[in-house]
Amino acid sequence: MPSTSENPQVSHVSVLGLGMMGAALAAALLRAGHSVTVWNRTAAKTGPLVVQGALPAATVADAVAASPLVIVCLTTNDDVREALAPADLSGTVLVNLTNGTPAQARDIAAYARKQGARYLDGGIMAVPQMIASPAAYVLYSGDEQAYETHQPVLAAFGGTKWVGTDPGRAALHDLALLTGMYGMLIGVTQALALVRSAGVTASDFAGPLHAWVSAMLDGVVPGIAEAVDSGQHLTDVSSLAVNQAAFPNLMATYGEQGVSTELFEPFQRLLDRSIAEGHSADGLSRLVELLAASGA
Ligand code: FVH
Repeated sequence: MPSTSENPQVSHVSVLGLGMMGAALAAALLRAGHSVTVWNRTAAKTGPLVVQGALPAATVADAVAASPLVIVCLTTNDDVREALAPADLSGTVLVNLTNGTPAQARDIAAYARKQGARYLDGGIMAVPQMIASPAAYVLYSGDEQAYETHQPVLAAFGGTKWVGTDPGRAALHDLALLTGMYGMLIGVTQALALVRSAGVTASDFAGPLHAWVSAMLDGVVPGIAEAVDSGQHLTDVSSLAVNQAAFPNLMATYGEQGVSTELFEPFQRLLDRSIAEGHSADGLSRLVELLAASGA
């Protein structure tokens, strides 16, 4: 842990942005015993953190000047660029935990380097209430030396996972994990809408739904990953032909029950395309190839 001359165990850290997530990050740093300077566009939000021991900064420039390690967590990366514009970043390690794209992360990394700062981009895999719990972790990429130096301080948020020196890599992993989450939520919301249309309460169906989705994730994800990496898509589990034949039953039932089909129409189209392109005997892993080829 980088130390101060007064106390070898304490690091000076500034946190820019005290929304739900930034406030949780600042509170975790305070609980870990660090000296924390806080700034927020709406200054009133510094109050609860100051009560917990944080030092308020009147401007971003003051907050950046107060600490060698600066953590920023705003709504978007455009907000980050705008907020940082008046600050002198030279000599700073900037850790950006704002959600954004890999390209945005690379742009901000280049800007920070030009200003004489070291840059780490991060993807927070937690909601604010999970920060500092064993379930929370943050993905980091960018300046490896900065990561090695400050990892003990960043560990105040939960686990730390290094994913590489490309500053955009953490955002890519973050967005891929969020993709899995949103895909799961698409299924959960559609399933609940369907049972609700037949008078079954969401609470009554939540147990079986959770058990089924969990079992499928446990069984399916490793198998798909192995097939994708080996390029061997032939299956003895569930062929694309079988899935394509069954999928219209889902669509028809949504229609009969008055539930929108809008979330599932694209998947039906992808299954149809997989058959049209001759992949009937392959498993669902083939769809990864079809999607990747479409985006190329
Ligand atoms: N909350 C969550 O569960 C997720 C978990 C994973 C990571 N995300 C990302 O974290 C970023 C911040 O999210 P948040 O939940 O803290 O968001 P808010 O509570 O809405 O706070 C937003 C803060 O950003 C400040 N802000 C917005 N625009 C500007 C600007 N142009 N200049 C300066 N500050 C700005 C805002 O300030 P104010 O409105 O209080 O004045 C808040 O401090 C986000 O990327 C999530 O995707 C959270």
